[in-house]
Amino acid sequence: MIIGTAGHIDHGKTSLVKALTGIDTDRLKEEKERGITVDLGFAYQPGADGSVLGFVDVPGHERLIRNMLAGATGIDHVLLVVAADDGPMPQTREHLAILDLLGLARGVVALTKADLVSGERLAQATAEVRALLAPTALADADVLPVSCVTGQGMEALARHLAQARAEPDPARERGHFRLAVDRSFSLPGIGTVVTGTAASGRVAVGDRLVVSPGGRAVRVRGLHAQNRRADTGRAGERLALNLAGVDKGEVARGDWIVAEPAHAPTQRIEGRIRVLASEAKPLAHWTPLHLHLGAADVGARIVLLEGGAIAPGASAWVQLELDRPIAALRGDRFILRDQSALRTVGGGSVADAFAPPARRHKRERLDVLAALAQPNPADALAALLALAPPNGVDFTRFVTQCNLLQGDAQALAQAVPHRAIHAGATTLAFAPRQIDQLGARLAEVLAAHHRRAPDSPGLTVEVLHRALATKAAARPGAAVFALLLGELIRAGSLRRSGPYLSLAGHEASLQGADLKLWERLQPWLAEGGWNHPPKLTDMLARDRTLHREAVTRLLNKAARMGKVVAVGPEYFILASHLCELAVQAQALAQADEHRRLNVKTYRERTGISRHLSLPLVEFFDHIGFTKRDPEGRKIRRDANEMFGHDAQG
Ligand SMILES: Nc1nc2c(ncn2[C@@H]2O[C@H](COP(=O)(O)OP(=O)(O)OP(=O)(O)O)[C@@H](O)[C@H]2O)c(=O)[nH]1
Ligand SMILES: [Mg+2]
Repeated sequence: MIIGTAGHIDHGKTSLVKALTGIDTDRLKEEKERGITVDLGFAYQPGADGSVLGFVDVPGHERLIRNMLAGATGIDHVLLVVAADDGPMPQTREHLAILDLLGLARGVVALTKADLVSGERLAQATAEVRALLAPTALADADVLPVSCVTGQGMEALARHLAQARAEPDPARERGHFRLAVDRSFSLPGIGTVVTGTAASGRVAVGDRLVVSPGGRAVRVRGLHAQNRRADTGRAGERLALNLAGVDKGEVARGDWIVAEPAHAPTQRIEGRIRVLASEAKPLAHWTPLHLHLGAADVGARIVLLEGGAIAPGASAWVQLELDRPIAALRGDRFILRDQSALRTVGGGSVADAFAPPARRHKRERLDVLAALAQPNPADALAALLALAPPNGVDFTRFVTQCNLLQGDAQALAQAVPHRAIHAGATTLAFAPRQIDQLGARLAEVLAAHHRRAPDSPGLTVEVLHRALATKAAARPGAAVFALLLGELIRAGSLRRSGPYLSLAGHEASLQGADLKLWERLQPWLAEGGWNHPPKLTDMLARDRTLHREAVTRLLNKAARMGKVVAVGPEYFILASHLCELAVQAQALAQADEHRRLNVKTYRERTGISRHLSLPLVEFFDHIGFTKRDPEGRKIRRDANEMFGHDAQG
């Protein structure tokens, strides 16, 4: 367990840690000279039961809050130090506000320098402290008078801390390993060492980890847990990791050392923040701030997602646009300070670590954040799915930001009903009802179309996509729509032929006069075989009663149904014949020493006419079957794959 001090400058934090542990954590020359703490100090106290209590001592100086914050994020138990003579002072309030924003609810107040004051003053100071704690999560904390000079109260304080140590928090050990680095140095003969408190998971000697957000791969050569050599470390412990693969200059306070799956840098986070009641003015949109998360500190702009400026004491959903990427996951607490780093403005916790570019005042976004803010991942996922976002829920991202181990992610997928659609390395999750509704809606659109135009082969993806909704926001994006169509096709409710989608039962059929004309033309199209398709002009010459316009219109309709393919203005080639022409072209190219299709060879070997060969190869180029280059034509896609599906007379 890690105990962290807090409190105003000179109130006796370092003295108290020394009295408790025997260790003077002020080791820097500057600290000795000035008599103040400048940077974080660390001390360890072995207990009777073999466990080790860790102490993080922070500076109280108002200009050193940045260092205090780097230490405060990893602690479990607060040791708030208030000098009995002074009572609460500005950094007593600021530190307390920070601890409260970080969600720390366990702690004790040491009323130091009790030897300097009367009993009356002691009672008064106790009352002042009680009043200060009342509105915070530490409202019920014990207030114990102590003195480092006389030893008064020290035993009671030590007892309190010993009891606190008996309350471990196993929940944090779940999840991938994450450690917020607060120091990085190099030891002769050992190499780079980083220290910090493990926020989640476990680590063992030999583990391969990542420095986040930078992304460098490292290996754990050795480790200390709570100041003792160990083979493993776990959440809640202060660890020193000896890392191979990185120089001390390449990893610094603010970095995280994480297991690979938890490495997901982000530059845009969303969450609910509370503005401190002590602020003089409401917090306005686009205010520049400093964000402190883990041991990191980064410039940020605030984007208000609801309402106007946030009044002192009030809470609201916001997006934070960061100056550079950081490592942050859902549930991480953060503190916001003003641009010149003089005041703590507020803070909150991350609801979405991977927020989309902000659009202000979007009701949908607030619903998503409210869902994500549910602490239990299963509840959060179910709530997200219930919102039926048109593009689904990015399950992969969700698992990352909830920091779920693979087994836990699988259990989650089992526990929450959804349909998974795979898009490359990403899995999108949809509520089953949502996909059913989409399928029903598309079936409706197609059924209406088939009724209206029984000779049409169906609707193209684009037309179908457009038909879905009048509001673009209410329908999936083009890429996701294509995946959803694939799902519906696999499920058998829709069918694809060429570029057209139709209802599974639908057969496009020509009607009336169209059918008559087709029955006249079809034998002519077929009679010469695949290598002798007739020219339009030749067909018209065979029957002077045929009108060029009517025949062209019918053949174009047949082309839309996939029966023929228009190749230049003079040729309508049966789909099966075209497939054979393409197969022959591919075979010739494969046999060619340059692997190219040569038009002259193509003509000679297949017997097709000069008149056909040119528009045909141009058609092949146009649709991307071939590509022309100085050596001839290269085959870019498989002939059967490209033309085979449409093979129907
Ligand atoms: N009389 C008396 N003096 C104390 C007591 N505790 C600390 N002091 C004195 O108060 C001064 C400040 O003590 P520190 O422990 O350095 O205070 P701090 O809170 O660590 O100060 P910063 O780290 O700079 O914020 C020192 O001169 C201590 O000797 C106490 O219980 N009684
Ligand atoms: Mg100190």
